[in-house]
Amino acid sequence: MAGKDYNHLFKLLIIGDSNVGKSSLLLRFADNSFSGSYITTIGVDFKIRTVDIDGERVKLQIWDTAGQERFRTITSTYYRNTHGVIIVYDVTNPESFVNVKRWLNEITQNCDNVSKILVGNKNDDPDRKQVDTVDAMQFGESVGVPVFETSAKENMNVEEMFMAFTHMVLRAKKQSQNRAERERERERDRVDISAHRDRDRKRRGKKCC
Ligand SMILES: Nc1nc2c(ncn2[C@@H]2O[C@H](COP(=O)(O)OP(=O)(O)OP(=O)(O)O)[C@@H](O)[C@H]2O)c(=O)[nH]1
Ligand SMILES: [Mg+2]
Repeated sequence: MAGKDYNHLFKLLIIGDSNVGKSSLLLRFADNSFSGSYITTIGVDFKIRTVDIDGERVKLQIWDTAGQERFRTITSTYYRNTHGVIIVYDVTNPESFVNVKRWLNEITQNCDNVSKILVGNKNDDPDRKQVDTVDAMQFGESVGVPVFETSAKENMNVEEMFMAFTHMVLRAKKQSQNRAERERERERDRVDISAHRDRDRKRRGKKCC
């Protein structure tokens, strides 16, 4: 069997209202293509792309979920073992931006610790834009989630968004590994100190009796 061809494997999930361009973002990032016709996603779908980050191979397994309400119960099971969630809204559709709060709640209900990014897609026609960049940024700051504006259609900021998010997920993994290592070191120190104390006590005990 062939060896592992990557250093890290991350599962990412794309969520958000129907028709905001989740599948189009994934198609653009994974296959560099775009289709103007709308085929709603049924259930879930996924694509793989491997990228290089600081000399390390990072394999991304990206799950694209259906935004339509009737698939909600199916998609909630796909949060399991997810490292990062991409929440997409449509900058030409304010309702999809308002609904971001609901999507964030759904993440909280399904994941303990996961990286998040907010993406305002269809940012390619200033005349149709209805969600202000400043409002989106302020909201992102208030919930501690970075915001990117993209256009899957015009291939604007899509690569940058996915790469920035992969960096975030990788950083989160390394931070949690470091925390675990520090915790193990502290535990070893505790064991060492108590063993030392026990030896001392025994030695002192022998002298007394
Ligand atoms: N102008 C513009 N249209 C886009 C963009 N991205 C997607 N679209 C169009 O928006 C429609 C919906 O795109 P999808 O990617 O299928 O949307 P979705 O979020 O996957 O929808 P569901 O699968 O139903 O949840 C399609 O007609 C796309 O061509 C974009 O960046 N700009
Ligand atoms: Mg879709």
